[in-house]
Amino acid sequence: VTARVLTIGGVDPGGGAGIAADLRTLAAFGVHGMPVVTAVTVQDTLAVHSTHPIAPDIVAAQIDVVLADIGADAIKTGMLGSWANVETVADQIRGHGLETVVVDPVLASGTGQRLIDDDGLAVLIEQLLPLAFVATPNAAEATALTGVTVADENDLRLAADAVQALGPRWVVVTGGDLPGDDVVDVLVGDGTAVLLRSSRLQARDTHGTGCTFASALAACLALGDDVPTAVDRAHRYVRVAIAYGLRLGAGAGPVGQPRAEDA
Ligand code: PXL
Repeated sequence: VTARVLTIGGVDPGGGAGIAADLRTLAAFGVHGMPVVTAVTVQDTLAVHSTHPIAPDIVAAQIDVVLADIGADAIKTGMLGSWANVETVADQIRGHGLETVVVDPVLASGTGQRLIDDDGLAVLIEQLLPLAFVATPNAAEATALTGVTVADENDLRLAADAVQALGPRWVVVTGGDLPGDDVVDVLVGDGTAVLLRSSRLQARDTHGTGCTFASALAACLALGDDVPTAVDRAHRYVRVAIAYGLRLGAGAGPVGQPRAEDA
């Protein structure tokens, strides 16, 4: 049987981030991706020019019909576009009793534009994070969620613990945006903390790294991996995707998703 992942997020018409990156990543793992669209962005490799949320009832209806007909082995959430969509997605997760839920708490684009407002951030914290099986904030997102500032590896651990206190079963804080010769991610959950470390690649074309990481993780969970195994595979997968970055556009081009067996 084919593993299935429902990915709930926004569209980047340049194909770098959001649902396009998710679908390429899921396909690379041999997983069937099902895109539920929450927002359309007007975006190129340089900037997000505007964002346009889809109405909450249409988001809910997409989830309802696909789950009723096809079902899903895992769910991933990314950019949700409005506080009402965050609330709708939380309601849907609860209503359908979904458990293998990867929440990527997308707050801003790599180019710095905010992708959710303060009301959306509040609903994300109050309603969506407590439903997460795994949450995947980067360092800046972990800081926005918890107030814990992150400058080094030790802070990554503190921030991960603080996010976990908001309700997710597992939290991985990705440290790719921190300075240093190594990239370090920290996974906490199950009473343990694991550091994932790899040498930093110097790269320009890194658009979609966060979406690719969370999607690779969701794919591995849908395929039956436990969380530490899935996070380790996702960490290594993103590194190869960065190495395969596509030199496109005047800004940061998309990462290139390799076949999972080549990563
Ligand atoms: O990188 C987070 C992200 C998620 N989803 C969409 C995006 C971005 C960043 O640009 O455009 C649709």
